[in-house]
Amino acid sequence: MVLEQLGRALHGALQKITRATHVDERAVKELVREIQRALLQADVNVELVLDLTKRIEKRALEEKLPPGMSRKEHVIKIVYEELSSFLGKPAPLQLEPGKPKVLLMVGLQGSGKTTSVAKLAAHFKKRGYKAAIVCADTYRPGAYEQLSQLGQQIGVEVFGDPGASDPIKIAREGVARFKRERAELIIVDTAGRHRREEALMKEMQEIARAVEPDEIMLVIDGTIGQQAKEQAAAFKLATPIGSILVTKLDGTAKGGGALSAVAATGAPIKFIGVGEHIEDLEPFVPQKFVARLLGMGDIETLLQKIEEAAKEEKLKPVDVKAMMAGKITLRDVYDQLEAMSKMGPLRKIMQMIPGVGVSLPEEQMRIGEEKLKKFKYIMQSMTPQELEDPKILNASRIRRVARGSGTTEAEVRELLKQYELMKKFIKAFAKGRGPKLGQLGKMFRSGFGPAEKGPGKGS
Ligand SMILES: Nc1nc2c(ncn2[C@@H]2O[C@H](COP(=O)(O)OP(=O)(O)OP(=O)(O)O)[C@@H](O)[C@H]2O)c(=O)[nH]1
Ligand SMILES: [Mg+2]
Repeated sequence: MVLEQLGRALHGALQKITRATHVDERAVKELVREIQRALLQADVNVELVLDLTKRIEKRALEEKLPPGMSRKEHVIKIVYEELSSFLGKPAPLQLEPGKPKVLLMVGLQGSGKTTSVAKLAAHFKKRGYKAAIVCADTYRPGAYEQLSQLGQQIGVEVFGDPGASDPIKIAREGVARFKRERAELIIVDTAGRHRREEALMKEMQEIARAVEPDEIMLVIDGTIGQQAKEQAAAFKLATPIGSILVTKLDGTAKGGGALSAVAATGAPIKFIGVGEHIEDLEPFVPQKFVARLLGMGDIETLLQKIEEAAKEEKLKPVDVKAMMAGKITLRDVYDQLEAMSKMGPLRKIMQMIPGVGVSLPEEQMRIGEEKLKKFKYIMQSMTPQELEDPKILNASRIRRVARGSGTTEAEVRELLKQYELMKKFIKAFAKGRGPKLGQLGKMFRSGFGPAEKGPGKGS
C-alpha cells in the first residue's frame, strides 16, 4: 500500500489518543512527539516537521472545543487538517470534452515517465476521453516498442518512429496529427537521458517551444525522499504551466518526504504512482490521501472505484444514491462483489474502507477473501426473487441455498446478517453519522473473519 510504514505509525499515534481516558496536555505532547518521529522516519524535512507539529500542538491546546465534539475527535480533526494542508491543495487535471489538451511529460532517467504516460492515458480513457500518446523519446533504444506495447494493452494510439532521431520533429508531427484527429488528451513522452535538473530543464524548454503544451508534468521518483525538493523547485522556476506526478510511492519508506518536499515548493502534485501496473495511479487529493494514511479510510474513493469497475463490466452502474438511502438488495451486493473481484485482491480494496486499512492482518485478509468467494456461491444459488428480496428466505429456502452452494446453513445466515448490517451502516453513513466510520471497518473485520461456531441466528 501507499507509504505503509508511515501510515501505520501515524495511525498508531492516533490510536493512543483514541484510547486515552482523557486528552490533556501530556497526551497532546506525546502525540506530537510520535507524529514527529513518524514523519522524520519517512524522510520529511526536519524544519517542515517541526513547523507542522508546532501548529498541531498549538491548535490542540488552544482552540476552543467546537460544540458536540469530544476533545479526542477535535485532536484527530486537527491532525487530519494540518497534515492535509501540509500536502498542498488538490489540483485536479481537468480536460474539456472536445478540446485537445497537450500534456508534455518530463523527468529524470528512470523516474517512471513512460509508465505514467500509459497510466494517465488509461485513466482518462476510462473516463470517456479520447487519449493519444506521442513517443518523443528517440534516445533510448526500444522506447517506442515499450510505449506501443503499453498503448496496445490499454487501447490507446501511439505515434512514433523507432528509426527517428529528432525528438522535436516527432513531437511536433504527433501532436499535430492527434489534434487533427480530435484527441482530447495528447500526452508526449520524452527521453530521460538526464541525470541532472539543469540539462533536463533546458531540453524541456526546447520541446515545449515546438509543441506548445498546455501543461508540462514533471515525473519525480518518490524513492528519493526529500531530495525531490530541488527538482520541484527548479521545475517551478522553469515553467509556469507545470504540475507534478510522484511515482513509486508503493515501494518506499521515503514517500512522505518526497510528497511534502514537493508540496512545500508550491508546485501542484496532480497524481501519484502507487505500483507498476496500469491502474496504479491516483489523482492526488491531500485530504483523501491523509484520511487513508491515518486509517480513517476513504469511502468515496471506494464507491468511485466500484462504479468504475461496474461500468467497465457493462454492469448496471451502482446507484450510489439509492445505496446511500439504504436501498441495497442482495443483487447489488452480488454485483459489487463481482466488480470488486475485477478490481484486484481484497487487500487493496479493503484499504479504502474506513478503519480497516492499516490494521488488517494478512491471515484475516486471506480468510476474508475465502469468505467472499463463499458468499458469491451462496448468492449464485439464490433465485432472482430471493436476491431482490432476501426477506423471503425462510428456513427451508436457506436449507436449499446452502445445499445448492455447497455451504452450510449457518454460512447462508451469516451472509444475510452481513447484508442487514451493511444496509444499516450505509444508511447511517448517509445520514451523516460519518465520524463513526470505524464501525464499518469493524463490521468488515468481524464479518469476514472466521465463521462463528454453531448455527447463526436468522436475520
Ligand atoms: N513500484 C513502482 N514502480 C514504478 C512506478 N512507476 C514506474 N515504475 C517502474 O520504474 C521503472 C522505470 O519506469 P519507466 O516508465 O520506464 O521510466 P522512464 O522515466 O520512462 O525511464 P526512461 O525513459 O529510461 O527515462 C520501471 O521498472 C517501472 O515499472 C510506480 O509507481 N511504482
Ligand atoms: Mg521512458
